Amino acid sequence: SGALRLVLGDQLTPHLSALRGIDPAHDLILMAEVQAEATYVRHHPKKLGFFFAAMRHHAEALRAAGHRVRYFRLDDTMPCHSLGEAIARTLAEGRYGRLIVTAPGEWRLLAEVESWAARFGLPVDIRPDDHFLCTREEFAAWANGRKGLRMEFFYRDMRRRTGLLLAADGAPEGGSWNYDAENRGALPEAIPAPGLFRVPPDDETCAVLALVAERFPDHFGDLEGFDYAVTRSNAEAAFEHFCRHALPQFGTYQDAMRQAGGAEGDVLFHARIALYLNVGLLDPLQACRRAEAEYRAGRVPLNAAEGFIRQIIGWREYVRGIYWLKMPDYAAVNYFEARRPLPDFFWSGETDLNCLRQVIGQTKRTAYAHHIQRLMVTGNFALLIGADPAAVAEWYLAVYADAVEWVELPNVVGMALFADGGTMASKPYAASGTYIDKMSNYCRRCRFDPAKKNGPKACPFNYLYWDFLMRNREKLRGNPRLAIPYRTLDKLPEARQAAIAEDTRRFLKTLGEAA
Ligand code: DLZ
Ligand code: SF4
Repeated sequence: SGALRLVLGDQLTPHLSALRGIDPAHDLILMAEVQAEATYVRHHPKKLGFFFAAMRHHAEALRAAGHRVRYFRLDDTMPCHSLGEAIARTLAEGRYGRLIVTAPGEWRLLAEVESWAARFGLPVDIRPDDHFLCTREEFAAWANGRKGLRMEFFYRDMRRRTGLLLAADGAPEGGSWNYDAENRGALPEAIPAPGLFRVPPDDETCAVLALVAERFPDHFGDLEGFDYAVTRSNAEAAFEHFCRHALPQFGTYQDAMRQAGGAEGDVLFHARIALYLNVGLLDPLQACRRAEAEYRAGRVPLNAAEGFIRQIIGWREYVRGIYWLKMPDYAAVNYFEARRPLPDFFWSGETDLNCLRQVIGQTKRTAYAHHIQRLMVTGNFALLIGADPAAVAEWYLAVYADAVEWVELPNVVGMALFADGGTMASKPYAASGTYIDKMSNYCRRCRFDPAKKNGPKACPFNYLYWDFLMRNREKLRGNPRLAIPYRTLDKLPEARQAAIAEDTRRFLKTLGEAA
């Protein structure tokens, strides 16, 4: 008898390890839209639409390539509640000698897959996830015996391993490994961002969107204006558009934020391809080689190509390595013992803090925000108010179309909240309104003033920042990277410190709590 081969919603590559050696005459590929995966967090409707539409198109592509595919849809008369149920029902429909799976990207789901051999009484072959350049074992070997797990050193190894942006003598192209300092330009109003690449939904995608609207009406987020690619060729076209029109300026403006009419400010010079990479519609190494080729051809500057490549073979691989190294404990870290519930405006965008209103509003509209919006606006705010890391992580996992737990959790609890006490970051990414004012035009349209330090007109980030440092003095004072702010804090007159504490208390009282 043949093998049953499971393909999960984020495993949409033709060369998936679970499909290697497939016998199209006897093996069956199983894919399933299931209630349990659609609701373990209340995913944004655009995220659900993206996953299901991409899954359906991938199933069609597999059939067109000559494979037999059993596909459960959520709008079948008898939909499946869970992946386990989909397997049980498929096993009842035919005889299979074994089940073959590519290791899922989430700890929760891997634990479930590991229980299937006993549950179904057949051998389960769990193959390594080769969507990544660095295996779990390789990352563990890299981490072993190191005091700090800084991304920079991992990234240099990955550059050497892939050969990306190396000069002939093996030195880094241009003489430096990292041009981060050239990635922080403020974006002048006069420089327009290129138009967004939009894919109008086809009939199958429209059917999925109608299903999502009907079944998940109470999930946070808008379904209107769905424009994500759901096929490999359209994802490639979206990436091509980025390479031509945005990559040249991506390096300089990758940290900038802009409020603009319409959707112009939503993406700026970003690629918005994380969702395609994370479900397998784009290949990470190919994307990096393409960016390098643009640089070699003289069409994009080094700070752009290097910045892009660092995000993918550096950060992306690194956070995934941290996730598997630290799970399951990583889901519960809480270094500052932060317990505040998430303010309810995270689910509505209704707040007077314009930066938060813009980023949450955009997230609601598009299921996307770029890294600085996530890290320095919503993440920074959650850090400063002492929001519960688990609640913050759940929010990010739900609202972003690219959010699978392996990438979302380390970015939230490690990077944004410093809840791991410094495994990933060497200091908390805490910042006052001055940073947001420098990197965006949000403050110009805000009722608060980023230049005011205290009182009702003052930007709340300003006093929240100092209160955060005062509150967590015991845990942070010894951090050499915070020596300067603590020296400044120590010199603040007592009356000013009291005003900071008082403004913070008053502000925190105004925060409604999410249900
Ligand atoms: C995120 C997601 C969603 C919304 N729905 C499904 C689904 O119906 N079927 C499926 O196989 N996978 C889905 N996924 C992805 C998984 O929940 C999970 O995040 C990844 O497979 C982990 O690598
Ligand atoms: Fe945000 Fe403060 Fe600027 Fe308003 S003034 S947009 S609250 S940083």
